[in-house]
Amino acid sequence: MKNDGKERMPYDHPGASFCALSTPPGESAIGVIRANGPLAEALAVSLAKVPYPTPRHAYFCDYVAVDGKVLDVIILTYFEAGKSYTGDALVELACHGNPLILQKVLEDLFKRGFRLAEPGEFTRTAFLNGKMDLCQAEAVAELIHARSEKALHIAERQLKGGISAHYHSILDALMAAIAHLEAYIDFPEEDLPSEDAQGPLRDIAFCLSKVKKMLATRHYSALLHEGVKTVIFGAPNAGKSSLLNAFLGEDRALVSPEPGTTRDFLAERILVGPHALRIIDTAGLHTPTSKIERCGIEKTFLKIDEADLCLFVVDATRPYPAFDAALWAALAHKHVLLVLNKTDLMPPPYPTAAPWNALPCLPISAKTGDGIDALKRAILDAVEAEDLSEDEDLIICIRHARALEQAETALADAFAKLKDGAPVELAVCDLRFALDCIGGILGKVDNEVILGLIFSKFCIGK
Ligand SMILES: Nc1nc2c(ncn2[C@@H]2O[C@H](COP(=O)(O)OP(=O)(O)OP(=O)(O)O)[C@@H](O)[C@H]2O)c(=O)[nH]1
Ligand SMILES: [Mg+2]
Repeated sequence: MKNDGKERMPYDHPGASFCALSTPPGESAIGVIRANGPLAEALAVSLAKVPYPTPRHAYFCDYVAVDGKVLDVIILTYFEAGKSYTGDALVELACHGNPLILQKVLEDLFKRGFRLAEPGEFTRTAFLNGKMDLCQAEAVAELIHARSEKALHIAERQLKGGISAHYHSILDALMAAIAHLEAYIDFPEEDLPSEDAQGPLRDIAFCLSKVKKMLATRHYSALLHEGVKTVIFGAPNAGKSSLLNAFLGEDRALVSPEPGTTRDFLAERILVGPHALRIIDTAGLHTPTSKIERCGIEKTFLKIDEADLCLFVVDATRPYPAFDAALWAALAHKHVLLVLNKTDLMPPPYPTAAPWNALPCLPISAKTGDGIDALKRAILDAVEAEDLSEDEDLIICIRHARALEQAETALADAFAKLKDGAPVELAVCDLRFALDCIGGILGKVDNEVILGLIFSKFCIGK
């Protein structure tokens, strides 16, 4: 599935007329069916009863099926080829949101020659028609599945071409470097303009630094998509499960005065400001007396190891628990907030920092809810401190990361070869590989542009 970079004529894939319900199944006020492809215009003509449907005009009309039956009263909007979401001619039918009506309309569309769209086919068609690059197509899916304001915001920026612009700037610099070097390979005797011999090295260094910056956001992308992994841990009975329940505003986890209530971890999603958090309640840490307790505690350590943020819950009415070295080792490189719970049972003042290593200390009562908002603000600060990206458009997903890693190696190799005076052809080979990697992210590599650069920039056509 590669965009060749050229605008396709919308009708050069006859027969590809497809339709689908674009709103969720089930009863609703309105159900929108989209019908795309060569048959779309004839559909609009037949339903709107006009010889030439006006694009982007709302037609209030009956949906008259091919057998003459009126299936619904609808609003029809026609988008001409080239100016629709997909780039093909497209009709949007806003029907009444009754699943029966929608099913009948779809069946009628099948009789008219449309087939059911495959998953993602509207967006895939938009990509193939050059309406968007692969990054933007991915952003459409991100936008639909985003589970936090932050993820939504970043998907919107990606859809508007934010990240694509960064990739294009890398591609431009890479193509300039290749063009420069290939000109010397192909025309060694030519009297080339006095180009800066350091130019390709500078271009490659620019690409390398940008690729490194983008790769550094890998972790942040996982936070966005899976939620910030936030582990609640502490001694038995400290109120860890009560804290999870306080975050959720419901009695999700079992709470009891008996220590050792939670044996296995429990994970739930919450939103804190614009961020999604995956909150994990764990079994209390203590010296295990049974095999099952040992398993629970081992899982707690595993969760701490995977955590982006740790909430260390301490019972304010009891002496600070003494944990062994293994716990402190596990926490060494973790972002930890100390949560002093059950403050409803003791009067202020409360300590502001933990006695061991000045961890910020947040007094709360999971029972009354006091301090939970301040704790959420502290979590928000901690999450924002994790924000590695100076530019939100630099945030990449796993697919991009894989391609960028390969590009990074190839760029570094090319840089080293040029510096060491190795044959220029070898460096160009690496750069072309990097170009393919980055071009693959966008879904296109345009060799014409490189040729164009060689012959225009260096005026070699004489
Ligand atoms: N007064 C008061 N009691 C609390 C508070 N938080 C929890 N408790 C009580 O403390 C006891 C233990 O609470 P849990 O939430 O089950 O504690 P836990 O840390 O999950 O315990 P384990 O799962 O056994 O490790 C229960 O009786 C709770 O009602 C609080 O803020 N104030
Ligand atoms: Mg518990």
